[in-house]
Amino acid sequence: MKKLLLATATLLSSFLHLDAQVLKPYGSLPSEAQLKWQQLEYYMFIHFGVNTFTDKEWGHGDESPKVFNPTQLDARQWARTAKLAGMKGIIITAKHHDGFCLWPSAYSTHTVRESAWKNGKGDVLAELSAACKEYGLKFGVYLSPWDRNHPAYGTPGYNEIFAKTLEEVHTKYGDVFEQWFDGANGEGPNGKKQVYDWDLFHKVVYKYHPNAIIFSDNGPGCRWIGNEKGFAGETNWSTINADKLAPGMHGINEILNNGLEDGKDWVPGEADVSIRPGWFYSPATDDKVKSVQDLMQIYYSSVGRNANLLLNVPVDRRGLIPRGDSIRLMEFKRARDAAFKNNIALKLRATATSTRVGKNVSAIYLTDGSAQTYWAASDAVKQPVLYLSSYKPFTFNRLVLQEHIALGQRVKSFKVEALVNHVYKEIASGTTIGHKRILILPTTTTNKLKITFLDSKAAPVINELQLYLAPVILSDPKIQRNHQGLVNIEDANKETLVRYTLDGREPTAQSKVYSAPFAFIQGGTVKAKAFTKTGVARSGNTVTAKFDLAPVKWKVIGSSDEILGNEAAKAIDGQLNTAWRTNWKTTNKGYPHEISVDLGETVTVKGFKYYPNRDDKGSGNVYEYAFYLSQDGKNWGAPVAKGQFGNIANNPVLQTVQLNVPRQAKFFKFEAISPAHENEHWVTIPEINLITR
Ligand code: FUL
Repeated sequence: MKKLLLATATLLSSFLHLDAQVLKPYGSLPSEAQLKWQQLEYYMFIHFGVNTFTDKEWGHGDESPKVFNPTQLDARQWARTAKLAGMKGIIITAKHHDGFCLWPSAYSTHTVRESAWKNGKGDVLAELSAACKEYGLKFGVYLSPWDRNHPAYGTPGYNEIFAKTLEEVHTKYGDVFEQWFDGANGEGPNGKKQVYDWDLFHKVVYKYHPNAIIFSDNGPGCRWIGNEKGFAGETNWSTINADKLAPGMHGINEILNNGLEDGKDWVPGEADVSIRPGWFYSPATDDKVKSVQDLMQIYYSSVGRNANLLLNVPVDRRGLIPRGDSIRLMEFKRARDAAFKNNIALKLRATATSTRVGKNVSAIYLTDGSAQTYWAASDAVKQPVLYLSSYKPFTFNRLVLQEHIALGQRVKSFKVEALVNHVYKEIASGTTIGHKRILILPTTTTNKLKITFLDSKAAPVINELQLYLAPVILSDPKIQRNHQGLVNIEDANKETLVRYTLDGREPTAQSKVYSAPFAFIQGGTVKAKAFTKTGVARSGNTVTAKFDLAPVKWKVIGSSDEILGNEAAKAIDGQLNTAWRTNWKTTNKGYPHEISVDLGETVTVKGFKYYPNRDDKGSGNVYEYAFYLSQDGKNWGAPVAKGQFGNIANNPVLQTVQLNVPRQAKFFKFEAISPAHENEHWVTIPEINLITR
């Protein structure tokens, strides 16, 4: 009897002990609104405004509002496109740096009211918010505090004006799910910079939309991912120390990209990227819409790495999403649907080496599709393991893991092994998980998969675990031309072959098969496409490359400075992976920099192209430039072009400058007048080309 009593007591106390082990949240936590926001995963950005019509990335605010005159604007087409693309909302540039307002703001004279569109009676925000409602999409707004038009910009009074502007937008157009604040902070029309009153701006937003997510470099609702490429860090914590960072602050991109382990604020990442090289529509980028493979890579690197994806689709001068962009969005949707069609894990047996006792906690909940139920390991077990098994072998190449982030982000690292010939073989490893982690794995067949959590802040709590077999996508061939003017077409995929044309026509199954580099000195258009070799012929996307005159005869005749191995000649060697660099100077003594080139013949010059440094920090890029032509390489006269490369600091894409009139010349000179990044007084120039065709 005594023994029985003792046993009962021990049992009871161990139950009590387990009960006491309730699953406590760990670290900083998301708000309800942030949890809901995280589930949106993918939504549309629209850059639209005066820049659409002036072909600029950063308008100066001195453009006439009359230039804004879309001929067929249809916000329902935008919403329909977003909906069909599987997006959950739309964020529009209600006001970009030029200050132009897409609604008739009472606090500006640079608005749709002053434009030619609908005789000044139009309101883009009214049309878009209504369209979003109709299609069941969330509506969000981008408002740039930097205003290159407003006369009060740079004075304390401007903060009040901006707050009123925000108030208008947040009271007139219904619910706003996200308020996007840009970090760019430059001078206004009076040559002054503004000290922003962020507290005031946030107060206005929360007053009318307490559940709105406020985006800025450092939140508070969500944070910038640190680049405009759509790539979150492989390690991506949803936490940062927000008060140590500020919008527009230099040198913080890496922190934003990875988040901060143990950061005290929950500020998850949002990856913004454009479907074209620029944010605004330009006819020059009509054939530069990102490929499905690029978009899939972006998806895996954003949504697949615990960040939401904000994909920009610029509206064109008609006021419509161009056909090519819309087709690409649908192809991207189809590719995602195909990759994540059949969750193999649903049919497998899920077990764990440790499971905490509790309601709604079990390994079987890993595959029930519900975010309310989960598997959690007990605190005592340091490296819990999950197994997925079945009698029949299964084949997969994608693994999706989701943490139950309502209880905090916990997992630091894990590895994935598959049982092959009776031994476990590591097929992948990962660091953080967060809301969602998608791993691309080699196509693997096994009947037992093992996931070991190697390190966690607290016991792992996993909502969902999914396995898929994604179809192989035909990749885009890469077309390049070297210094000698030889064109090379690359496609690493051994299961495909590349066909190409030189007359501008679409490559077909009858077009020439690429086998070796060919000469293409005068330039023209190369179109190439991958085709499957076996089975029913499938083909990929057409890749177009336009080449101008190859710099075969060119010679550098002078440069301000150069570094051994990075001579000025590297800026005209026809290769983007080499660059002209000057010595690193941190004083303003470095600038201006210049390079003069002998073309070796008389050429009709229509403009030039500047390829900036595309590495993560965009070091050594140029902001202000002057471009000269000459017949003798001595007398240059006044520049034939002079200006600034707008937004180059944030988005270092190819810059194209057309001359007002074509000119004959034997020499050109490029002068870099000021740097894209303050205090960088050196240049790094991968390439400068001429436009002659
Ligand atoms: C940047 C801006 O300067 C660009 O023009 C664009 O709007 C991008 C989304 O944010 O900071």
